[in-house]
Amino acid sequence: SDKKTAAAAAAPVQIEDDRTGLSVETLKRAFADNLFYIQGKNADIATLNDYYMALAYTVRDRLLQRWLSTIKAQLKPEVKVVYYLSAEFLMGPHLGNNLVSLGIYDQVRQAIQESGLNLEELIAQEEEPGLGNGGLGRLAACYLDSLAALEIPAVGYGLRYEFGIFDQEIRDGWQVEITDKWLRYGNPWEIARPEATVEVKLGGHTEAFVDGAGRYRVRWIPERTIVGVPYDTPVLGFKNNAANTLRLWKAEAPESFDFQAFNLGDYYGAVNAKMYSENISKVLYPNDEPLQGRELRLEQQFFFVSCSLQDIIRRHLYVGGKLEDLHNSAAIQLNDTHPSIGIAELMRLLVDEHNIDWDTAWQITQNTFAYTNHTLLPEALERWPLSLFGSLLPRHLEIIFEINRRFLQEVSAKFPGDTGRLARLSLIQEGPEKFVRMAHLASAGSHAINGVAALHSELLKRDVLRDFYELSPEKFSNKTNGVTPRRWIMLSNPELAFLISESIGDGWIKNLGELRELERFANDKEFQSRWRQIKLNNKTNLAEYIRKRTGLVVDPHSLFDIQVKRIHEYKRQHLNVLYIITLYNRLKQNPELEITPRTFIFGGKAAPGYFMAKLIIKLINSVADVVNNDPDVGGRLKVVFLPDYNVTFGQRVYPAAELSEQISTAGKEASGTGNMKFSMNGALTIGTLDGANVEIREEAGEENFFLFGLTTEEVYALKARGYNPRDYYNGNPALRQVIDQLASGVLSSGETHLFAPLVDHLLNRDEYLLLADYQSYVECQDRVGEAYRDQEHWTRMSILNSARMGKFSSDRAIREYCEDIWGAVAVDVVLEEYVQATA
Ligand code: GPQ
Repeated sequence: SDKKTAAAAAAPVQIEDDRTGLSVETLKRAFADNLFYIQGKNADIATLNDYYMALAYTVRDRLLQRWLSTIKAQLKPEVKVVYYLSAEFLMGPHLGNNLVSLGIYDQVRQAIQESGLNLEELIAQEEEPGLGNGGLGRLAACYLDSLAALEIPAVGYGLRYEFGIFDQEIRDGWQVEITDKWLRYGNPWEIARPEATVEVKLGGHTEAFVDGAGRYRVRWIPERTIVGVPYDTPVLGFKNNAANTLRLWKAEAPESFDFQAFNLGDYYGAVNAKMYSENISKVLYPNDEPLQGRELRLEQQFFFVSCSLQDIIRRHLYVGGKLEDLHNSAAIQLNDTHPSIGIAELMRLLVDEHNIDWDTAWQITQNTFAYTNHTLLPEALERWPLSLFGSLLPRHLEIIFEINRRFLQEVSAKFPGDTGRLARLSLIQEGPEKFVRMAHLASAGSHAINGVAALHSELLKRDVLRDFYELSPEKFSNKTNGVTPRRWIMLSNPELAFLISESIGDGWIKNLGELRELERFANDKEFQSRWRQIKLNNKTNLAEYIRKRTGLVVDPHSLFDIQVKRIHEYKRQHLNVLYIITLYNRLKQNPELEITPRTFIFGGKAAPGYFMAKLIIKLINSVADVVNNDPDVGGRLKVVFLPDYNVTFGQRVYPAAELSEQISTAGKEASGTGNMKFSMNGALTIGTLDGANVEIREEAGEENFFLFGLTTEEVYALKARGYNPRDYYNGNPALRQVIDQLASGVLSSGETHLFAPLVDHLLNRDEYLLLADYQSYVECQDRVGEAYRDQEHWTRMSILNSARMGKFSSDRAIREYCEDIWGAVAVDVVLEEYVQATA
C-alpha cells in the first residue's frame, strides 16, 4: 500500500466538475445525480423532500472547497480565532442563504426550473434548525454570518439539540407544544467529526495530593464520563472565499462505559446508562429569559463548554502554540452567562491538567474571555444552588471559592472596610440557601463586559453590575446589536433588494451605511410608487399565507400592524390588545366612524410553563374571534395570531410589515433585534424609549418614529413614589370599559373567569405599567392611523427609515467587537485548486 499512497500523491484527485461547476447544465446534472445516488430515488418516486435533499447536496458540494481552504488558511499559530460560545444558535434555514452567499441563486433557480421544479418550493421544504428560543440565539446566528462576511476566523460552539424549540399549534385559542423533530429526514448541512470526540467528566469528588515536584495539586475523581461528538456546519461569507464553522456537540455514552454492566448481564442497566448520557443534548430548554435552575441545564452548559475548551486548547497546541499565549490566538466570547462555567473550567484545565500556576492561569483566563450581558430582568440572572453545583462539579466549586477568595482580597484592598460591597460582589450569594452567581463569575473572569444597546449598557453600569463597574470601569463598553442584511433584506425581500441595488448599486449588502444614498429618492414619485408596490406585493404574499394557515381573509390594502417576538409580560402584547379592544368599542359605539382599516398580526411562542404568557395568547385569539366576526366592524379591523413563529416565518413577516410594535416597558428590553429587521424593510416603529429603539429613533429621525410612553427614569420614579394602577383605571373611562369587558366574559364567550388572572394582575400590581402607558399608546396609535391616510408622506417616512438603518448591520457590531474586545483581524482565504486525496 506504499505504492498506492505514492500513486495518489503523484496524481492528486481533482474535484470533479460535476461537484463544483456552476453552469446551469452542470447544476442540472449534479442535481439529478444526487437524487439518484444520494437519495436513492428517481423522478418516478421522488418526494419534494428528496428533491430538496438532492439540491442541498448539490449546494454543499459547491461550498466544501471554500470550507476546507478556510480551515487551512486559519490553521496557523499567528492567526487569532474568535470562539463564540452560545447555548443557542437560531440559524434559520440554510439552503436559500447559502445560495445567496455563493452568488448562485439565479443559476440554481433556472436549473431547478429546467428540471421541472420550483426553487422556492424546494427552499420551503427545509426544516429549520430551531436551536434557540429567540433574540439571543438569533443574534448568535447573525454574528456568525457577519464574522464570515468580514473574513474573521471564527468558530461558533454550542449544543446539537436533538429537539429544538417546540412547534406551536393553536387549539381552541390556546398554545399547544409539539416536539420539534428537525433531524427526522436527515441534515445535509452538517458533517459529523467523530475523530474529534472529547470526554467530559461529571460528579464524584476531589483529592489533594503532592506531585513529583513537591507541588500541592488536586485530582478530580469523577463519577461519570460523557463523550462529546462534534457536528460541523459551514457558515459561508457573502461572496468571498471564507467559510467558518459552527461546531455543535452531541452527547453520547463512552464506548467502554457499559462493559462492566454488560458482562454482569445487566443489559437494561447498561442501556439505561447510555440513554442517561445522551439526554444531555436531547432538548433545548424552551424558556426565554427566566431561567430554569434544573440540573440537566447545568449539565448541558458544562458539557458543551468543556468540549469546546478542550477543542480550543487542542487546536492551539496543534499549531504549536504555548498555553501561556492562549489569549493571543483565542478570543472566547460568552453569549450571556450560559457558558460562563467556562471560566472555572479553563482554570481547571490549565492548573490541574496542564500544570500551570494559578496566577498565570488566571491571567490567561481573564485575557481570553469576554462577557456579553443580554438582560436586566432580575429573574433571568443565573444562579446555581451550591449543593447542586457542588455535587455535579465538585472541583469547579473549589476553584470558584479560590477565585472568589482572591477576588475579594482585591476588592478589600481597593475599598477597605466596605463589607457591604464585599457581600454584593461575592461570587457566592449568602443566605439560608447559598448560590453561585454566574454573572459575577463571568464579570470577574473576563477582560471585557458589554451590554447590547446604549441604554442597556448604561443601565448595567448603574444597576445590575454597578459594583463591578465601580471596581473595573475599563472593562465596560457598549456593543449595540445588529442583524445581517443578507438574510433579512436580500433573501427575505428580494424585490426590495433589487430596487435598492438598481438605484444605488449593490455595495449596501456589505456596507449597509450606503443605504443612506436612498435618501435622495425619498421624494421621488416614481421611486415611491415602486417602493409602495413592493410592500403591497409582500403584503399580498403574507395575506395568502395567512389564508392558508388560518383560513382568515385579510385585506392587503389595510395597514399591516405587526408584533412578532416571544410572548412575555414585559414585551406587553396585551397592551396592543387593549388598543384593539378600544378601537372595537369605538366602532360598536359608532359603526359609521371613519377609521384606517388595520390588520393586527401577532406571532410568538410562550414558554410552556409561563401561564400568563399562554393566557395572553388565548386573549389575542379570543379578541380575534369577536372582532373578526362582528358585522359592525365590517372587516375594517382584523386580528390574526399566526401559529409557530420562527425564522422562516419571520422572513415573510418583516418585508410585509408597515407598523412595527416595539412596546416594552422602558428599561426592560435589553435591545431587541426584530425592531431592526422591521425598520430596514421599511416598517415604521411605534415604540417606547427602550433598548435599541432609542438608537433606531435617533437614526431614523424623531419625525419618522411613533414614540409613546414613560421613559426609564419616569418608570423608576413612578414606582418609587408608589404606583397604583387603579388610579388610571378610575380616571380613564375608555380604559375602564376595556378592563371591565375583560373581566365580564364578553370577550371569552361568557367564561367570566378566563381572564381574571390578567385583570387581577393589571389592577392590583401591573408590574409592567400597561395602565400607566395606555393613554399615551392609544393617542400614538391614533396618530399612526391618521398618518397612514397620507400615503405619500407615509412612503417617504418608510424610505427614510430603511435608508437610515445602516448602523444596525451586524457587520458594524462585529467590527466593533473585533476592534475593542477581540483583537481579531481578517484572514485572506486562498481557494485551493485541488484537494489532496491523501495526507
Ligand atoms: N434575550 Cl438573557 C434572549 O432572547 N434570551 C435570553 O435568555 C436573554 C436575552 C434577548 C433580549 O431579550 C433582547 O432584548 C436582545 O435583543 C437579545 O437577547 C439579543 O441581545
